[in-house]
Amino acid sequence: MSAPTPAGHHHETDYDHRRLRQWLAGEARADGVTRRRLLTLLAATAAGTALGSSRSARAAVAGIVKPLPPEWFIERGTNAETRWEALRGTGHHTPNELFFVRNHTATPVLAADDWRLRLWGSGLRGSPGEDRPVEFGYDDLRALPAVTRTAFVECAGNGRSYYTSQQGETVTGTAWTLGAIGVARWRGVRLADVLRRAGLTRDAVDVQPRGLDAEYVSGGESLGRVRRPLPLAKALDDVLLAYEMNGERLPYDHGYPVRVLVPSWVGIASIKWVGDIEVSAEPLYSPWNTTFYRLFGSSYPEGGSAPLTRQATKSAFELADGATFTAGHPHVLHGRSWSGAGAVARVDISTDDGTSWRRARLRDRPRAGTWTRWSLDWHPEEAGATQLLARATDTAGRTQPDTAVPNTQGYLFDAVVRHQVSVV
Ligand SMILES: Nc1nc2c(c(=O)[nH]1)N[C@H]1C(S)=C(S)[C@@H](COP(=O)(O)O)O[C@H]1N2
Ligand SMILES: [Mo]
Repeated sequence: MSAPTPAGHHHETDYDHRRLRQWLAGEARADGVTRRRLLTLLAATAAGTALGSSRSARAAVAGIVKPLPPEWFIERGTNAETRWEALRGTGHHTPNELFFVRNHTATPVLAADDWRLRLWGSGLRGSPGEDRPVEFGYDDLRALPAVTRTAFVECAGNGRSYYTSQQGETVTGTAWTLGAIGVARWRGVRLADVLRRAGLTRDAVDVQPRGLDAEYVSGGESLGRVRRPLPLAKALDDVLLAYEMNGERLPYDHGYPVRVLVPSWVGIASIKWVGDIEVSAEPLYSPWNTTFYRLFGSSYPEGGSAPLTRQATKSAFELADGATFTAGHPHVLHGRSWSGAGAVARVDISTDDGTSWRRARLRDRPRAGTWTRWSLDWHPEEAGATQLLARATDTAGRTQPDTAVPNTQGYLFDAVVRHQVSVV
């Protein structure tokens, strides 16, 4: 794969860490700058440094620390989408450097030494208030039994732009194509272990992790820091507090020092830079399970659907939009399919706009919570434009439809995507 080497910027960020620690310890003057503002500034500094030393990266997305070379990423506001053609040859797990970033505001560059996880709320024994939390430091978490799990993180809005380009619907939100997904090997501790140690009561029903990134301002109003409740049943099942990604320390943009990882669910559940978790005996609400991340529109109840949980079924080719193929030559098409409802064990491919279909050869043992890679031989005979289609079926029996039921915020696009290519 011809792509630039990610720039090394560790010493600069170490320096920023020292400054941050000094400031927090009162050794440096704050000059009227709030801690939150400082974290934002530090993130911006780190981004500037990293990009300055990267060969081919150009403009930065403000607030993303890692380099975003245009061969790998499409920049979308505060976010960066992975290009599918950059995943060709990368193996089952998405390299950290290529993993998409979805930030409501900006990556805060935090230090593990200063970091504490605070658990509080009416679902904990003795009902600790927010001012008297049960606390865990980074080393406390690392001392607990570690587990490793392969799982995707995918934005609920992944594929949103196809509501418009394929179905003519107007939807709000980031116009992702299919690159708002990545798969990693996450290592960390079970949230269940931490909750039990914190003293979970029998009446606890919801847990709400909250990020340490800046408050999210929408329409001039602050919605507070990014947070979304999870039902206790999911929290105790397979949720991790992850501190490693693909064998490396969690990168800043993906939640360093610790993020929540909620397998198979919409990406918003996997709170990055987690600082506290409210454990409640009452159901919890935040803008991220009421106003956002529910389905609204004529096919849904007046007040919207239930809060989104599992991801839809999707497929993508490891190809650029408009890729070209030579006629009269053999080609191998590669792609990946995934679902939040189970493993993908069958993928059908059409190379003629959906007229005829052939079954793809699976390249992974199908597993829930991650994608299945696949391939298909293709020998195009005639020159001209055509569309490649991939249709996945998961082990829950869901097959990608031709049309997705629209919702105003464009979540969970599950229809077969028509990938334009040309044969020359
Ligand atoms: N604290 C915090 N957590 C967050 C977000 C955020 O902006 N702040 N974005 C969420 C959304 S919408 C998605 S899709 C995933 C993206 O994870 P990634 O940036 O590691 O790919 O993180 C989620 N967790
Ligand atoms: Mo998202």
